Amino acid sequence: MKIPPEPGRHSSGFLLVTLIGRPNAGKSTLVNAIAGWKVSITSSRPSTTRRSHYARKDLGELEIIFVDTPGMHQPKSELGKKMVRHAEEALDGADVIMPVFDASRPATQGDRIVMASAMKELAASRGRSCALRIVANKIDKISKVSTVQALASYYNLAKDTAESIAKGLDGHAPQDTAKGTASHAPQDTAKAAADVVPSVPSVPSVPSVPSVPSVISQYDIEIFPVSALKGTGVTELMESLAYSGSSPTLQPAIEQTSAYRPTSRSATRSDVMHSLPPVFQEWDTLQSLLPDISQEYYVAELVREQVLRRVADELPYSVACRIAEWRPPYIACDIVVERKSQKAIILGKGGTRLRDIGIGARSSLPAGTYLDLAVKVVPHWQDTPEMFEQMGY
Ligand SMILES: Nc1nc2c(ncn2[C@@H]2O[C@H](COP(=O)(O)OP(=O)(O)O)[C@@H](O)[C@H]2O)c(=O)[nH]1
Ligand SMILES: [Mg+2]
Repeated sequence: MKIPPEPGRHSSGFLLVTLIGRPNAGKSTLVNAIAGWKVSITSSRPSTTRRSHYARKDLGELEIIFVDTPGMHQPKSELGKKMVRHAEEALDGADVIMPVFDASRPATQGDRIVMASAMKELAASRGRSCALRIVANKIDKISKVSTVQALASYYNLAKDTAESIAKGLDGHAPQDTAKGTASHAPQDTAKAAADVVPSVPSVPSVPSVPSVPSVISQYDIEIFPVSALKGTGVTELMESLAYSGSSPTLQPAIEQTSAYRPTSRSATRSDVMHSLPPVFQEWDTLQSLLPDISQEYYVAELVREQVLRRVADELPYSVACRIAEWRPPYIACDIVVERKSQKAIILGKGGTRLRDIGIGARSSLPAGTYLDLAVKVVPHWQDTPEMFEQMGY
């Protein structure tokens, strides 16, 4: 299967925005909403995204590249370790780091680790302009009061983390946290965060104005309440991105494109949420949307999304998809599982589940696509790097 390459990094003229967060925070949903098409498959299962995906957004003079990363978690398999590495590596060279949090749940230790990773990168980037745009996501699920409390708690978390890093309490002087040193392997980060990041109260108090300017004031940090699912707050977030960074050429960029300066709120939402492409009419259209992702990998992801929608519990982690034969409109795709019992689950009674998976995936593909699905058992593929690298993870 053709493995998607990564696009060239950080050439002048574009802004690299890296989203990080815990599994299920809504990173992929947010990137899809901004891009206007399904860059990454999403599901209610954690760890759906297995490698970094890139989406370009053209705002006239400014091109923004969004990097959607796998969730930061304690890995249990070789694949899990690689996924966390993907997320950490994507921080390297980011112009804007965007930690995404699920504001509908109390902050967890995992959230603190995410914030610590972001703040360390910010501290290490002094000298070049790097901004932090914190997203409090899923606000459609909570009240206005809870939203304000969540914003305050993320502010406190950022401030406490920044202060710990400035004091070197995390065991590294800020300059030692330079990127590429792999200084924050997940376990190290977990330990550092556990040791130094003060806990966030479940009902946080609104931060008081400090008499001495906090260390956080030296950074370019903003917090946005967002519902990636409904599109709320996405426009404001985009505006802030267009104005972030020091280059004066960034300033007029947004004024030239009306797309993110709509006149009414309803226009706002529809602009941002405009049609995820339901059907690719032709393979050419697909390729033009996928400059950085191979068609093969993308189709395998569409199939995996359909599997995730139809299976429960442990199975999602054990499923991978790989293209076995690529002769569009004929495409053969293997759904790989780890055990025989899982194969039976995917097939369903009389093969009905597999058939539905095929119908679901084909609905996103050009008319006339012949999708030939098979279920293969490959024990321990998640702990076999040659296997999952072959699949593009
Ligand atoms: N209610 C609500 N659900 C959301 C929102 N954003 C994402 N989700 C859901 O949260 C789950 C995980 O989303 P996903 O984007 O895959 O998370 P990721 O692991 O961070 O990439 C999916 O079921 C999404 O539909 C949101 O703003 N509101
Ligand atoms: Mg994701």
